[in-house]
Amino acid sequence: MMREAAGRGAGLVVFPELALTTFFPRWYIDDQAELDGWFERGAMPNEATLPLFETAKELGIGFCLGYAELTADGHHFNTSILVDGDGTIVGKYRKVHLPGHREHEPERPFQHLEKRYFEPGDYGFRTFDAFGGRLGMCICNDRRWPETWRVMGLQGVEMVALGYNTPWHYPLAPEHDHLQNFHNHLSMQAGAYQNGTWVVGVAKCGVEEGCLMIGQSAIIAPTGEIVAMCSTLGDEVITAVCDLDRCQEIRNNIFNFALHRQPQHYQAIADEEKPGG
Ligand code: ING
Repeated sequence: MMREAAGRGAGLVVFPELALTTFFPRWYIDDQAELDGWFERGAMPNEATLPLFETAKELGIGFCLGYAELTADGHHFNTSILVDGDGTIVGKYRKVHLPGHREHEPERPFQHLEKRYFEPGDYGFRTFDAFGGRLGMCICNDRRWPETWRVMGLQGVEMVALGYNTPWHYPLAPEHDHLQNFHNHLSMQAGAYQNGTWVVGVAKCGVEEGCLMIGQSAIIAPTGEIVAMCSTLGDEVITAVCDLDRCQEIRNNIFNFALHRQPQHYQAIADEEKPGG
C-alpha cells in the first residue's frame, strides 16, 4: 500500500492505530508474558519494522505508524511515530485518552481493556515541524476530545495524523451503534474546522477476530470538508493534495485565536471535574 501511495506521488502515508497487531485489548489476557508479546520492545525500527523503514527510504516517502510500545524500562503505551522521507523519526506520540475499562468484564461480547494494558501517554499533544509544515498526532479515542485538537491548534498545527480501531458495536450503548461512522467524522471534521488544520484519519477496519470495526478513513481539509474517503472495509489507499497554506483561510479569519479567543473564561476546561459535576 505504501508503494501504491508513492506511485500516486504521496509524500506521507498514515497507517492505523496498532497497525502491526490485532486490536488485542478486545481480549482479557492475564499472562503478562503473553500480553507483552503484542508489544514492540525498545526503539524503532526493530527487526519486524525495518523493512517498512527501508521501503519508505527507498521510495522517499514518510509515514505515520501506530503500534504497541514496551519501553526499555517496562512501560506500556499505545504509540504512534512520524517518520520523514529519509527514514528519520521526527515525531512520537503516546495515546492520552484510554477508553474502555480496567477489569475483565466477561459479560461483554468483547473486552476493551486499553486502561489495563496501556498507561496514559506522557508526551501530551506536541507538534513537529516536518514535511514542509507543522504536524501533530493523536490516536483513536483522542479524536473525540476537543482538548486534543485545541492544544495542537494553539501550537499552529497544520495537519493531524491519527489512526483508529473503532468497533461498530459499543456494548454499553448499543442504541448508538448506528452512529459510529457519524461520530467518527463529526469528531475529526470539527477538530479540523475549529483549529484550521488538515486531518488524516485512518481506520483499521472490517471484521478482525470476529469484531466488526468501522472504516470511512478520511482526509479532511481545514474547512472541515472531507476531500477523500475510503468506501470499502477492505485494504484501500486514498490520497489527496493537501495545501497546508489553506489552514490560513481559517486561522486568519473565523478561528483567528489572537483576535477572538477569550481564555480568561476557559479555566474550567483545564481543571479537574468537581464532584457531582
Ligand atoms: N476505540 C474506540 C474509539 O474511541 C470507542 C473506543 C468505540 C469509543 C465506540 C466510543 C464508541 O474510537 C479506541 N481504540 O479508542
